Amino acid sequence: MNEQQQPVLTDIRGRVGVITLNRPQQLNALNDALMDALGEALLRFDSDAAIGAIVITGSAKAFAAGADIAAMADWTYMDVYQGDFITRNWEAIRRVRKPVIAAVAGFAMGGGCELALACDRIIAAESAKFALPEIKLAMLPGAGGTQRLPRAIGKAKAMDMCLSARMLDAREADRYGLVSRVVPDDQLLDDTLALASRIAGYSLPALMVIKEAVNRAWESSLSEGILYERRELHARFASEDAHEGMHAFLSKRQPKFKHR
Ligand code: CO8
Repeated sequence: MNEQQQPVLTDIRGRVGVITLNRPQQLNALNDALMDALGEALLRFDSDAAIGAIVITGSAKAFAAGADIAAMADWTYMDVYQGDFITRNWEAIRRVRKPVIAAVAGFAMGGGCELALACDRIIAAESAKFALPEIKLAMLPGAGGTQRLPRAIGKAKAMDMCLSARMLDAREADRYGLVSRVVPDDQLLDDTLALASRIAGYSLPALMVIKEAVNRAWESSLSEGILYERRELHARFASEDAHEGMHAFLSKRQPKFKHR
């Protein structure tokens, strides 16, 4: 398969694994081949000890314009139930333990917006546009959108987006807390890579524990979450890197993490 036919492209920059969605003619509409390849690339980078953080990006026009409507149009209930649509391959990203950053330019719609929401952080270019327009198809945001969006931006704004298909521009998305930073389009990849490289330079097990603990805040009561956090804090004292980090601070030198 030549590069043009590969649904995702991968590249390694230092300790950062970069995955580029690559169906530009279809605005990166997400079909089975693409989601299989994305899941495979994510899990490969996740198991590579030389990688500390992962970036997912698209093209200048679209991060991804949603699930591939042409592929889905004639599916039946049995097709999607027996094929375990979404759960089977879209959710590989939930198994990734390293930080995943979405670098979004242009359209992030439907499943594309949901994919960005499943990442740990979203960096948006000025051109980024976010929408869950499934209602226009008499569908619903079924790749986590109805669950992750209200947790990310609250019920009022989530209902607005899900019920009316309203599109947010990058500035609105920033104001609502959907994205963590807005940057000029021509700096999107460089700025995201700089951020990902900085993150990837920290102690990998500490990053993984923090990601797990923050995600737990979404899925447990406060007291359960605090208990989990406290146990993880105690466990940090078993980490070589934590001792190195604290001693390096006291010696006024840069830490040398072994990712242990
Ligand atoms: N699926 C398939 N093809 C697509 C998709 C898509 N989601 N989006 C764009 N394309 C294709 C177009 O058909 C077009 O192909 P062609 O050149 O062969 O005609 C090409 O990409 C370029 O698109 P446009 O000409 O439409 O480009 P515009 O700049 O005029 O418009 C838009 C860009 C606004 C993004 C427009 O393409 C659009 O509205 N796309 C559909 C967006 C959408 O509805 N997304 C949600 C899909 S449903 C979904 O994601 C649910 C996911 C999880 C749950 C599953 C249950 C449904």
